[in-house]
Amino acid sequence: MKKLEQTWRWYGPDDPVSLSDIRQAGASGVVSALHHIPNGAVWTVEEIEKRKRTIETAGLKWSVVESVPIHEDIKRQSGAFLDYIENYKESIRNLGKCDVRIITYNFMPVVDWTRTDLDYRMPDGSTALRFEKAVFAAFELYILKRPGAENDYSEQEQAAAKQRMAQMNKKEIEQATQNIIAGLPGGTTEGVASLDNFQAILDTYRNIDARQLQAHLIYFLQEIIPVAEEAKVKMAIHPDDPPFPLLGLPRVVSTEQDAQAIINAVDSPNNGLCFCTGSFGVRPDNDLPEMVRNLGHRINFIHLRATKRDTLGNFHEADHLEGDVDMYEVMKALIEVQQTQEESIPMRPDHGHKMLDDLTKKTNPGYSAIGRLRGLAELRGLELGIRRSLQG
Ligand code: DNO
Repeated sequence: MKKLEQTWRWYGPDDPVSLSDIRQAGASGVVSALHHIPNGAVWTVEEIEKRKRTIETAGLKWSVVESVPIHEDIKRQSGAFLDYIENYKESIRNLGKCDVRIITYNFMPVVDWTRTDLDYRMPDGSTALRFEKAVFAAFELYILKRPGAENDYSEQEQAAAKQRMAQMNKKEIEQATQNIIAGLPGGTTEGVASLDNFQAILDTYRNIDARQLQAHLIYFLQEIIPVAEEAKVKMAIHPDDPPFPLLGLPRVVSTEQDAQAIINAVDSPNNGLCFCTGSFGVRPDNDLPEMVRNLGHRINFIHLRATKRDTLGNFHEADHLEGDVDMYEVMKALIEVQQTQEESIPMRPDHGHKMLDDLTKKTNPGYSAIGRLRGLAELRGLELGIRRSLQG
């Protein structure tokens, strides 16, 4: 039975987790990006080759790019968006020339993945990433003071936000603000310096609703997928994280229906998904095993992690086999999808708790070594167990 390919995200030479650590964790593939290249610029063959050599010298393979970011002009169809699309095509061609064949990207306006708390204490002493609705609402209503924000929250939610705001000290307010506007490491958020600036960027989406944004995404796909086909590169769109609207911005990759619309718009194996269980899993109406069965033929890359939600709209990142994601059923469905595919689908353990020695080290939020090591080990065991039992 064919196996999934086990990969691990590496932010590049500045990542406190080394390539040697990654090998020892048992991954064979690396997920990496050229974070030093400005958003919108072409990734040259030279720069790609350089990163590739570094990875290969460590005995690993550069399996997936995460991410080649999409310039805001492309999402808005403003300014120089046609030039940025041409640049994107060139980056795809160059990656293909260097034999790097999967590109992850997202189409979330302004902010990439968003959390309010990067150090949420778990009962076992480890820490997790968390999205606390009242804190996010407090940010929008009382810190950013976004015009119209009150329309997005019920009276009860506004009261909870007010109460939460009163509880937070200056440092906590600053921290939550930074977490939201500056962008998390590895994300595609263009960090902004001030709240005024942030509001000005949000305003550029004032006339773009979800339908419009989806049309911009489809236009982009119509342009780039033929190039990806020719370059033999597979695209993998990452879902919205979290999978519901934030900051009055439109969202178009939150549900199975959204994903179907994307893959149907340009029907090609090169137009696929990054199936992120932690992102999709925040919504109770997303039936993940069912989604794998229905979308499986277009799953080009997999992120595995489990989120745990509550009734107030908060969620945190649970251990990989716990939380609301039925990892057994998801894994089983993925293994079945894998059997229909020629090549191994890469998967990586997504995020992990900060735990053990990492608690005292400087780490990238969600991307410390030991928590992900635990995640990969658990997922690898689960996969082996399911594969063997399906075989037997
Ligand atoms: C966070 C990541 C995202 C992801 C991008 C893909 O941990 O899953 O930053 O890389 O959204 O473009």
